[in-house]
Amino acid sequence: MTKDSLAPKLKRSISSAAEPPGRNRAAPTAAITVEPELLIERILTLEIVRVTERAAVSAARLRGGGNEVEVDRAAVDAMRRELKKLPINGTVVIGEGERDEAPMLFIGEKVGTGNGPKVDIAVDPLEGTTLCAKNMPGAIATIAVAEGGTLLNAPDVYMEKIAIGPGYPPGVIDLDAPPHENIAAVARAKGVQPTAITVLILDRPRHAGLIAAVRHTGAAVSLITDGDIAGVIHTAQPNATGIDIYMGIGGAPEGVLAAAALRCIGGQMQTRLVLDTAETRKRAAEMGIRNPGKKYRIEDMVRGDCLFAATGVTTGSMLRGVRFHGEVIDTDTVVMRSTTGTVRRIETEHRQHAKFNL
Ligand code: VTB
Repeated sequence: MTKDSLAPKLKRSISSAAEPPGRNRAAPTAAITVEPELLIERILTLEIVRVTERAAVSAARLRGGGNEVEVDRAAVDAMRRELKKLPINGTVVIGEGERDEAPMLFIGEKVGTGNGPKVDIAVDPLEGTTLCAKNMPGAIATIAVAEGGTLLNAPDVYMEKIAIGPGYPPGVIDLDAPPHENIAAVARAKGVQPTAITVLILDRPRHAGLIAAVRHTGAAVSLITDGDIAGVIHTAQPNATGIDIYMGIGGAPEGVLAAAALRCIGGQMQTRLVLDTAETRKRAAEMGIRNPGKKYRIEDMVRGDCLFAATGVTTGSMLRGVRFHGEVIDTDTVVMRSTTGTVRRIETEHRQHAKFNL
């Protein structure tokens, strides 16, 4: 946690109102006051739920239609519209792309009313565009909000990643160790054999060697076609998800969003940007990356306190998708806060469809 973190500074003050003479002394009433910036942060926890809910509903309306561009645009439009209303002075640092290639929610775009805390915003309005277009499990709308200047400004390149959930001693995993060493270390820490470990990996040809190496240890490989933000989050609840470790190369923006989630719920993650061409190195340099080979930990990617929210678009193992029932639209959201580690699961029934601009 940073020095100037928004850590809860709840002040318990005893009411000093004069007591009427002659009355029995009542127990002093404890008034809880919350510093103004903390109040806003607490309010934002619920406000950002609205943002991912709107994006999810707009994308879900078009799911299964096969058009990736359309579903993505619907989510981006809706998310941007909601973000504008937030009482923040926000800057998109992880968004739809660099300014010249993304008309909306581009990196550097200012969002919010301008009145409120200075915050960095990371968004993936539709994580799993293909999943949504094909109506397959696991598409989500997601956002992270952090103190201004504390999120890694990652270009939209690939990122090597390894992650485990909370409860392990520090330093159990190492991005640069071979898979069998990481699996053995996690198994040892968990008190099980490597055969009892499951590793989640994106199903891509680039992972053929990794998948073979993991299987060689006797550990199980669980493959996903997309959606590695949820993939990383799955490691935080191995008993429920059956996933112990996330490994492989995915998108850097998704890596920062996943790091924000783990910052809230605990866990370990190490990453490195894949800057293997002159063009990607140039883009990274333009975004302020001084050390291209740097191995990032969670606290390097999210250097301060943050909030993370995700709403299901299609039903997956983390969240149920949007349900349309005539009058009512149901959404499921998870929202987390690093200052307290609180995780809320919010099931919402929406009745006023006009607000969605569907
Ligand atoms: C992952 C995954 C995303 O991109 O980051 C992946 O989480 C990486 O890129 O859902 P490739 O598809 O090129 O492998 C997605 O699949 C799509 O954004």
